[in-house]
Amino acid sequence: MKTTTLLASTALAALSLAAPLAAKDYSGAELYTQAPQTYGKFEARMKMAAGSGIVDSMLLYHNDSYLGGSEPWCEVDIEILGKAPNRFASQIVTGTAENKVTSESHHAVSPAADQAFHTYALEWTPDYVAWLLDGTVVHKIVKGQGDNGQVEAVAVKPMGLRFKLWSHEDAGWVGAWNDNILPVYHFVNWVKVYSYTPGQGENGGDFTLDWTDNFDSFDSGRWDKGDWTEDGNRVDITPAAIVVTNGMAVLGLTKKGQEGFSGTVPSDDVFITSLSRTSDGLSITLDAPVSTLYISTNYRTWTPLADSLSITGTTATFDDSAYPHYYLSTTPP
Ligand SMILES: [Ca+2]
Repeated sequence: MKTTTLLASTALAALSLAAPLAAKDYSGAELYTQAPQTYGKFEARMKMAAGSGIVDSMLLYHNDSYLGGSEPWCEVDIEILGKAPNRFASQIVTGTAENKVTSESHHAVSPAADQAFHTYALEWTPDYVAWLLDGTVVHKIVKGQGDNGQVEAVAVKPMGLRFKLWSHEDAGWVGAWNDNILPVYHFVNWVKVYSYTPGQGENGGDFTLDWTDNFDSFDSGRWDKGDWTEDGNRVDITPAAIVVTNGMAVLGLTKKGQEGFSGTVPSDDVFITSLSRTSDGLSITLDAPVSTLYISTNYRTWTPLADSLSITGTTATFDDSAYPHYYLSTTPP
């Protein structure tokens, strides 16, 4: 979120009573957890929305950041700026509402974020914040290593997990607006949230899974749907813009009055269509591009393949000589 000014301060509330806000022409969506936490890992399998003028994001956010004054701003972002869906922006935002400190940088997403499902994750610890794409760390900001004090500053408040689809009025940041691209949708297949448990996680890792939501139904004990309006945002954030259907949470950005989703959710299944043995190892053909494959020797713990795998489009070669037996998956269970 580049600018989030909620109409909740006394002064603005009075102003809005004196001159009621005209409803905006568009509806957008914000899905957020009710219970903030301090540190952890936040993982989601998503096909994002894109298009010039659109911002689609997964973020951690301190709920009172917008209040300003002495209230700290705490936020960690994964943002698809719709004019460039072949990359995502990573960012920590600290400071206050009136005086934000930012750290935007950009990372390739292939296939583009609106063309395929990817697994996005944030790791938040006292020592670093990391951004992961399909199981690989693509960016890490480490405390005391040129982080501008942000790793410490962002941890002064617990944060909740949010997904937000909206449109910013700053064309220089997100691209020019043209509502011919509507409707657009952001699909979330599943979310996993872990607590930070240094050295106590699975295989000695630092995170322990607390919960998974597969969106087989809407869990109103866990999630809330945003219902507000903001300066600089072309849409009203509207509960009706979020639908849970066919195993996915669907966030929509639509013209006003066209909220909801009645289409067919995209498939998140990528199938291996053929295998053959070559001198380089196993040659694999897929029915859609993926950015990695996952391997397991026990069907419970899955690890992204890195050095032993090369993928070009829908063809992959896996040097499996180190594995007597194994399972492969495009999307681990
Ligand atoms: Ca699901």
